[in-house]
Amino acid sequence: MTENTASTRPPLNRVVVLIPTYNERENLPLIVRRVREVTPDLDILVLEDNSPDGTGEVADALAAADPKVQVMHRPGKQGLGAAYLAGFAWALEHGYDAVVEMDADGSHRPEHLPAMLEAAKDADAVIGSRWVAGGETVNWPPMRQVISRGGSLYTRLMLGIDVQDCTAGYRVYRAETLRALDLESVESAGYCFQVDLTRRCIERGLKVVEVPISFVEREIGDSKMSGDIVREAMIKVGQWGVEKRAGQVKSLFTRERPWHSLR
Ligand SMILES: Nc1nc2c(ncn2[C@@H]2O[C@H](COP(=O)(O)OP(=O)(O)OP(=O)(O)O)[C@@H](O)[C@H]2O)c(=O)[nH]1
Ligand SMILES: [Mg+2]
Repeated sequence: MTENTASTRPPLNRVVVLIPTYNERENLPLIVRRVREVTPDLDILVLEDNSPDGTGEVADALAAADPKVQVMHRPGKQGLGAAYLAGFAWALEHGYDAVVEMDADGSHRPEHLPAMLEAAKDADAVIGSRWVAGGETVNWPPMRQVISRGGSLYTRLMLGIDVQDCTAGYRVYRAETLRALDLESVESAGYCFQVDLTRRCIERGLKVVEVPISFVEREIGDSKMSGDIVREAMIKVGQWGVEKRAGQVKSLFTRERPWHSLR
């Protein structure tokens, strides 16, 4: 019997790559050029948080030279999550079929975009994953690997979700996925923004597909990773885990679910 595997999801005709920036003056032109080369049909929106190093002016110059590049200037550093939420709202208002989340520092190689967009034809969300077969990190210090792998394991155990790279920031979301995620209630700022959206997808029964990527350590500029970001993620994921387990236990006693459904 031949299974009908044709996707029922709408085609991805209009896609915008969202690139958040804070002090990425040197990196931004490099990443914009690579995205334009690899995927000339995609638009780019730079989410710029008034970087003191002048990234805003660099972004304006790129936008002036290329109609497919635009810039959203925001008043100051409000975290990656807030920047992406503003970008999602903009993309939905402007009728895009999907958004791509991509760091400006070169860690998310544009060369993986075609495979991720291909996977998105039959998925609600796609994660560029370091921790599935074929995925890897290049030049990443052992400590970052420990934090990332440990964070993903902690998240999988706490939330019971079957995604290997929950904190990954290289993603594709369909517009209808964003609309389904109740984004008004997202408060997370740092890594846990990515975890939060992952768990929201899974809770809603959406199809999340991981595509292996080669994640390259930034060569230029400074990391914005901080102890606060890691702490925020650990505390929030812990809270979500406790809430989820409490809800599961409650549903057992109210006979909403059978015992064997616990995961
Ligand atoms: N708009 C905006 N962008 C941010 C903010 N914080 C970080 N970014 C951008 O988000 C992306 C990811 O930040 P990174 O500093 O690379 O974080 P990371 O990838 O965890 O850390 P490293 O790669 O080790 O430096 C980069 O493009 C940053 O410029 C912010 O508050 N606002
Ligand atoms: Mg980075």
